[in-house]
Amino acid sequence: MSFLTSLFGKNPPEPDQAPEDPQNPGTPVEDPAEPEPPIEDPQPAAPPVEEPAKRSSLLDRLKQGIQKTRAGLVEHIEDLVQGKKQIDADLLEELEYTLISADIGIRTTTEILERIRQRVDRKLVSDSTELKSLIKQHLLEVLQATERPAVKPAAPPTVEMIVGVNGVGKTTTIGKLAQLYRADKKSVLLCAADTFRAAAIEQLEVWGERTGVEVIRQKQGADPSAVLFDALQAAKARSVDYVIIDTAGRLHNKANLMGELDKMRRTATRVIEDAPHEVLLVLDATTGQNGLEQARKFTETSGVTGIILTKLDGTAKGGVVIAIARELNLPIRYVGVGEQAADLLPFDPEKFIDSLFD
Ligand SMILES: Nc1nc2c(ncn2[C@@H]2O[C@H](COP(=O)(O)OP(=O)(O)OP(=O)(O)O)[C@@H](O)[C@H]2O)c(=O)[nH]1
Ligand SMILES: [Mg+2]
Repeated sequence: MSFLTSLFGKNPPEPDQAPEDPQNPGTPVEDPAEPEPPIEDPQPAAPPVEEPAKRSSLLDRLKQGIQKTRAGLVEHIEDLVQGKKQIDADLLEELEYTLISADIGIRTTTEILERIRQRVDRKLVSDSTELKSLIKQHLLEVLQATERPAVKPAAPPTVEMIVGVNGVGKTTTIGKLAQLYRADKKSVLLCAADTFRAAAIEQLEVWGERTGVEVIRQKQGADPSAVLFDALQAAKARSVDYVIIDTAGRLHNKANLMGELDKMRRTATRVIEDAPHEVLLVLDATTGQNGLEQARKFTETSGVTGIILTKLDGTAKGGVVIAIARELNLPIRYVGVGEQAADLLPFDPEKFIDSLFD
């Protein structure tokens, strides 16, 4: 996928206010088979405005974005092993502490330590360079084990639903995704199915304008499934390549709200048999291990097919990417490394681990 530089130097829209918990969306849920009046035929999306590449390369962006994690994890490991002649119990203990502090997760940390001990015993590893590459190799294997090819629809559009708790970066990520797809010369339609939070629709529309992509909307309080129905019909009629659906932030333990997501998925299937093709769960990397419990609930109930990890730029605990992939057995699809349109990177285990270690 080609990497487009930032279209505009502007900042992305501020979330207008602190996110609310949409526990009781006021409007009664209607059958989406009876959609609201048909929406007007949208204009074809404007071509993306390409500016001279001022921003750094994809790899540089990644390196910059995970700088804090690199400092917290890899530089720490380097400090630990530097000048050490032998790998002893003290060193292993400190190593364990470092791995756990970077939020890699107990399971993976234990495995790594076990692997090192065995190799030390069998004299297969003796110095710090080998130790570092052993850790690197293990982390890469964990990420590679969850890799899966992107889902291909029987016919366009590819329908992607974006879900997650409040404020994790769903809407911003949708703007960034639209930008990526447009840069790849794909046509995109956004669906404003967060009809709950005040100004959520307008926030998505700002991203629509910014990326030259149409937004299908109804009024605030409308049934999200009805907006979804409209969007998919429009997308199908126009053979759009991608439909990206914004959903309201919701708590994973609110059964009625999780039920709403289920209804949206069923609605999608009614319009396009194999849709939604992806249900992408957005997780905020700064919440570290705490995000895992919500993620588990979402994956159990909402058919999540992949993870987008946002705000990696703001944490030294980016090792959580390993714990998430491992515990949920789901591929990480993208990582967010900033607030700008170009700050979403397709996730590649090898590039990620290389950027962290080299
Ligand atoms: N630093 C950084 N900030 C991000 C990133 N992704 C999103 N944000 C910021 O996170 C905040 C919340 O983003 P939104 O996109 O509104 O989050 P949301 O999940 O749609 O929120 P609700 O719709 O209220 O549930 C905004 O200030 C974004 O700019 C990222 O990768 N890095
Ligand atoms: Mg939102």
